[in-house]
Amino acid sequence: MRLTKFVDSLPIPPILKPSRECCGLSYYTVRMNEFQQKLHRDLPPTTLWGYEGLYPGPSIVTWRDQIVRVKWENHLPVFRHLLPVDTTLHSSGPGIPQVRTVVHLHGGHVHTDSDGYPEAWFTNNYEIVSPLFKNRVYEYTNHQRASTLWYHDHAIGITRLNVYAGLAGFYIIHDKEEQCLNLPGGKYDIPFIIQDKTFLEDGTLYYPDRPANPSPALPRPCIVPGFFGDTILVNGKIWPYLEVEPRKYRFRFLNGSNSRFYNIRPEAEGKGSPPAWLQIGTDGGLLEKPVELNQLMLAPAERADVIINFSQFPGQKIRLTNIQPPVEEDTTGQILEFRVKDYLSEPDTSTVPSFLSPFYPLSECDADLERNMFFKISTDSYGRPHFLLNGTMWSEPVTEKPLLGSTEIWNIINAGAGIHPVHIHLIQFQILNRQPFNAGLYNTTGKLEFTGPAVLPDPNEMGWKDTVRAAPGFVTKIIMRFDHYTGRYVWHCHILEHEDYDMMRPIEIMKRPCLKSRHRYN
Ligand SMILES: [Cu+2]
Repeated sequence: MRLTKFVDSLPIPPILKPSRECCGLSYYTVRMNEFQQKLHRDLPPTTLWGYEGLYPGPSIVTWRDQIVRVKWENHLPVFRHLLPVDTTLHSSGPGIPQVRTVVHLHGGHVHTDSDGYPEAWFTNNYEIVSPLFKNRVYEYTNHQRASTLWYHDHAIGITRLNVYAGLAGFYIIHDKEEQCLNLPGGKYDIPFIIQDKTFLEDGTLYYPDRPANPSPALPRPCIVPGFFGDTILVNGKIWPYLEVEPRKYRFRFLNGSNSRFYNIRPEAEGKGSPPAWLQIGTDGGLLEKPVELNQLMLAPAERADVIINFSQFPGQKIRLTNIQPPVEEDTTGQILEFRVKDYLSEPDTSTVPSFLSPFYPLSECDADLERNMFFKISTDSYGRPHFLLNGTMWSEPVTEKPLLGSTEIWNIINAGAGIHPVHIHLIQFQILNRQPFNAGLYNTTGKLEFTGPAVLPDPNEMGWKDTVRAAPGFVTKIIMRFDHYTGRYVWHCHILEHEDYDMMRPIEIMKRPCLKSRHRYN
């Protein structure tokens, strides 16, 4: 359906107040529930799921090293999911409750029991908890750099549905280093969660219960290999506008979509040149230096902290547009409209220093272990595409067991046709390079033959990342260190329709053998 663009102002998710604060510890209770919310002036209210009655959820804003404890409560309908559940997927069959939730803090460096393991789900009022459920209260120690993280649902087999229904919100960490830079802050620091959805005329949220042109053999509901909505929302409003002053702003972009990638750029009204924009941060915090952007590519779950300076554009309109296929110029090609006022409410004293934060690259020589990780496209018994990591299903035993304190290189081999955004829990990594290889030869013989030199990551990827685009025909080489926590975590494709259908694997960080036992003499 066609909705008029830029008629609603951009909402900014409210900052959640802790229910208790004491001695550097903040305690929150966050309830998941079903509610109705107006997403556009001309659309009847939409039934959604969210945190604290809001889509997107309220932002949790905290400081480095401040301890945050959150009791995540499920008050969602007990028996009926808002969207079609495919019960043929892993861990979704008979006896498994349709409505189950578990919250993951994406980008958080957290204890295994607070990471939101997909099989640590719980239902309304904890009536049913999975065998791997551990605790009602999650602890986030925030021993990490200032960064734009997000919390979202991660329940096994239905993450795509729970996130699409609205279960996502920002989690922002500040620190002194960032504060000393005098970047645009306060009301000039605004997060954008960009998502695509489809609606029926009556405002109902639509999600397909089968792929287009389904074969009669398919189950119903049946997972789709990817989802692309026809409507773009920012912070829960369809094609909103934002009034800005002619000054610098910091925008924290998050692609919170299920499958859609965005290639974003600002466009000035008429034929004028758009404002300059600089990227200052990645998934894991500040870059070493600002990077001038022409356009900004964001895969699902990637974040970019960006400065846009409107000082030369008083009285003008600037559009944020998207050119990443599949796209229609007039709908999914449009994201948001800035309306620049012609006056300042106060002088702009913010700065964007040419040096932001030191970045110490990890070297290949630091690695204790190098692993080849590959994507495999298989077909399931219904004839559906089935994307696998290392040819293994989710339910198979753990094969990757990094040692605590070790540094690993992962070569992510993509011999398929599409880009997959790979996310690893617990750690932030660095991208070393991407190198083209002969995918045909690899698919037939398993032999890895490079066809060109390794290419360095883009300048705006030369920081800490937790999600990386693994392009087809390339080996994407990343390096990471496993510190502080042992136990079970996951890595997966962040296209949620892939993640939900086996493109996810456990990893287990192992303790090193005890020094005493290593040196024991008989
Ligand atoms: Cu994927």
